Amino acid sequence: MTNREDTVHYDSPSGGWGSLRGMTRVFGKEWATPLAIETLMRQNKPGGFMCVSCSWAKPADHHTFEFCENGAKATLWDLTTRRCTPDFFAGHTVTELREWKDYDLEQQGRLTHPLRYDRETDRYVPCSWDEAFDAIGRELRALDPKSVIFYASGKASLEASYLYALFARLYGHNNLPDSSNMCHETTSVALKKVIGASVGTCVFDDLAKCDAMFFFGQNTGTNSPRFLHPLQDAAKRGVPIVTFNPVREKGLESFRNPQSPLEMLAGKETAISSQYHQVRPGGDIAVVMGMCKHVFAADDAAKAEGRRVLDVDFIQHHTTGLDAFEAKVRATSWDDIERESGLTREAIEGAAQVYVEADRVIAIYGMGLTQHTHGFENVAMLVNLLLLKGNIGREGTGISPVRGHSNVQGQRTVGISEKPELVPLDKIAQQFGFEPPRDKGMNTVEACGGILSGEVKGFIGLGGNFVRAIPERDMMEHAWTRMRLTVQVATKLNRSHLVNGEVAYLLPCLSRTEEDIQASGPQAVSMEDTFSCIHGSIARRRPASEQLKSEVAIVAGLAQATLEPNPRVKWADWVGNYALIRDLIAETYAEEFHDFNARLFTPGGFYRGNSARERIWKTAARRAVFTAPETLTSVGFEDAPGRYRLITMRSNDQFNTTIYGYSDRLRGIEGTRDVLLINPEEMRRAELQEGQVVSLVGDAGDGVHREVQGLVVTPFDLPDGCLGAYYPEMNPLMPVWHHDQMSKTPAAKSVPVRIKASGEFAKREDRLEPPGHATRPG
Ligand SMILES: Nc1nc2c(c(=O)[nH]1)N[C@H]1C(S)=C(S)[C@@H](COP(=O)(O)OP(=O)(O)OC[C@H]3O[C@@H](n4cnc5c(=O)[nH]c(N)nc54)[C@H](O)[C@@H]3O)O[C@H]1N2
Ligand SMILES: Nc1nc2c(c(=O)[nH]1)N[C@H]1C(S)=C(S)[C@@H](COP(=O)(O)OP(=O)(O)OC[C@H]3O[C@@H](n4cnc5c(=O)[nH]c(N)nc54)[C@H](O)[C@@H]3O)O[C@H]1N2
Ligand SMILES: [Mo]
Repeated sequence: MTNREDTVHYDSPSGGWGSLRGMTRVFGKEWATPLAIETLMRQNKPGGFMCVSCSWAKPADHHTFEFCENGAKATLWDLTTRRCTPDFFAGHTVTELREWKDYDLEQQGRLTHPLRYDRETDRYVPCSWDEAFDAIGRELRALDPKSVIFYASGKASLEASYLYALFARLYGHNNLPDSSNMCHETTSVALKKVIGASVGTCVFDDLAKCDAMFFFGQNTGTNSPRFLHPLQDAAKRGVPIVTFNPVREKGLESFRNPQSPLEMLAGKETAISSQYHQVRPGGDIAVVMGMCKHVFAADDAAKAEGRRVLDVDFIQHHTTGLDAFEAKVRATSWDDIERESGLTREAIEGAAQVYVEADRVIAIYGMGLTQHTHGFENVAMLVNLLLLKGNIGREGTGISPVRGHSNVQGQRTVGISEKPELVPLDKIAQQFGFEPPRDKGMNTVEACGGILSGEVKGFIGLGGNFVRAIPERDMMEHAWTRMRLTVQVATKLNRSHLVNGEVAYLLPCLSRTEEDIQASGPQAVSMEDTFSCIHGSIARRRPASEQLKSEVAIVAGLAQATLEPNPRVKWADWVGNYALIRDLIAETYAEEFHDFNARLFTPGGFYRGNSARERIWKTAARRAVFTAPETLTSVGFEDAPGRYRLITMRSNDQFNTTIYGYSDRLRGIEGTRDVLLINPEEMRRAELQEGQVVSLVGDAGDGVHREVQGLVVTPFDLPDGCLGAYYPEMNPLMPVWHHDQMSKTPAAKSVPVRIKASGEFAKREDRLEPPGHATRPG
């Protein structure tokens, strides 16, 4: 085991003064302007706007400041006074900008004008909205709809998303991949199959009613910091929180509430996890297998005393497949479990005993389970564990994936899906009087395949940074420029805008923090949080530029310029009044969205319901399904000498491909992202020294050379045989075919790599100074 003193780490709790310093570091001392504070005060509250960062719950009884360090960073990032104007583009060719870092691109501030790529000068030049819509419409009409992709990053509102999906189907395809395809698609596919509902079964209040929590591969302190409050409450109630994660993430160890003056001044902090197990990446199937083994053993012992540990009644009436699963568990040896999990039998039994003793259990997970080649089995195993004691469909229990983007779950709910069977196409056909395409569309990985093969000729991105987020970046960037048409709707400049097709447009949009005025007045939009609650969002800030359009208006503008008129499809009316779009949503999805406009501002959101929570199982067997896994490891490749499992990680100073700065405070990594994290024992074995500069080389065995250079060896507390480095910088190392077998979610948490050492050492001066006042909010 690693001795912590030999590694880079952070000694203080998460939250605390550090989180306030984190803000000052990114935005300068002046970040707390009255306007910025006024905006932040309205964040995540009824009548205010919903955070543009993650999809954590917006509870009805909110705090004074219902935002966290990272939610505030995301908001202030949008409120920057910097502008990326046509002058900027006049001064830089696209080829030149391709050499810039992601951080420097977004630092140019908000995009202000619609832009057209001009091939002659290799520059973006301003154009009018009409000109852009007309040209794009003309191009789309000339292309085969099946050769065009409509991508969505999970931010756009329910209103914009519904129209976007409708546009795709009227145009003639289901090619609607979204960021969820790289994220919780594993969840959507696995939960649908085993419990018949594609999203988590918990609601916010369950957190206060459970008596044990199990955490797998989700980094709360960085990615959903407001979750730390209910976690802190649970820990204070004495609820055991058992965590499995290869990395000792600060937020899951301890927390000091930055909103509590007492805790801040007294330096008090709460320990979060009662047990912390540093599982090997990919070792979770084995962990849960071991836990289930212990549960069966405890049940055997209880039987002898005339009791049961299993919820026999629940299993009998609500599940199928127990026998095969139990046989598999009993036949699996502890030796195999210990080897694959990297944990001792004693440790796993200790965790399982908490499960045995608890009446109400919630299992929480994130990318640590979903981004593996056998991610499906990871999720199915966790469900198996819960089913053994009836921990789904009772208060204070459930399976709880923590979703990413602020409306990623909602986009799926209102029709952004490449899977036609998940969308009420008959209803849509009847509502709008057309025959929607019924064939399966392309998801993210398939879209990448289509771009590589040349089959895909057009790409529209409703937000996001596709080229940066996907696997196989080097090959993809090359193939990208062969497309005929690329259109990006965005708030800030990013890499995806700089690898453009033959005809390319960059369309700037409002952020959700900005006022959206249309014909009928100021408009609200809505989104769905991780607990399936729908919230209205209304913003008051003046837009960054008068030229900006809302995403709703841009989608409608593109659709109008592309499609034949249809008397039932009233783009202009809908843009004039978003309440009309909500009426359409309520008509298509009556069960979930009835009285949508009336319920829009329900405090805490309105719950759209979940069948599995009611113990109604919409699976093929009409029961919840126990799954006997075929494998004990989720990585999908063999161990070999010199081959490592690379975890691609998010820092505390980024939101996906948006890099706020170079301080991963909660892990003690400052001033650079070009690091290779490795434990001291592995360093010794590989004859590496701290500060040495190395490359990572792909080791996927498919003959393709993949390499990322210039990483500085940094000792870090990790299990043996694995490495850590940052996403998105590491994406060139990920083969496009390295994904979850069932859902095709790229397997970003175990990428097979080797280390190529150089004789060079990094100099301290190479570290970047904290950017400080770079992007002061106005
Ligand atoms: N500030 C901020 N907030 C965000 C984001 C952001 O980038 N920045 N991104 C948003 C988005 S889109 C998403 S999807 C979520 C992502 O939020 P998370 O689901 O937390 O995703 P990651 O940070 O990628 O990884 C989660 C954890 O998995 C652990 N892990 C890696 N491999 C394994 C494994 O094999 N087993 C186990 N048990 N654990 C493992 C890692 O150490 C890490 O702590 O956050 C959202 N919120
Ligand atoms: N190796 C590796 N790869 C990964 C992951 C990983 O853990 N490891 N995680 C995956 C996950 S979970 C996800 S979700 C994807 C993320 O993939 P994406 O969602 O495609 O990427 P983002 O970085 O969130 O997109 C950022 C850009 O969105 C634009 N933007 C911001 N706000 C708005 C807005 O309100 N409207 C519009 N139209 N545009 C806006 C800005 O221009 C900004 O540059 O990456 C995936 N890729
Ligand atoms: Mo995500």
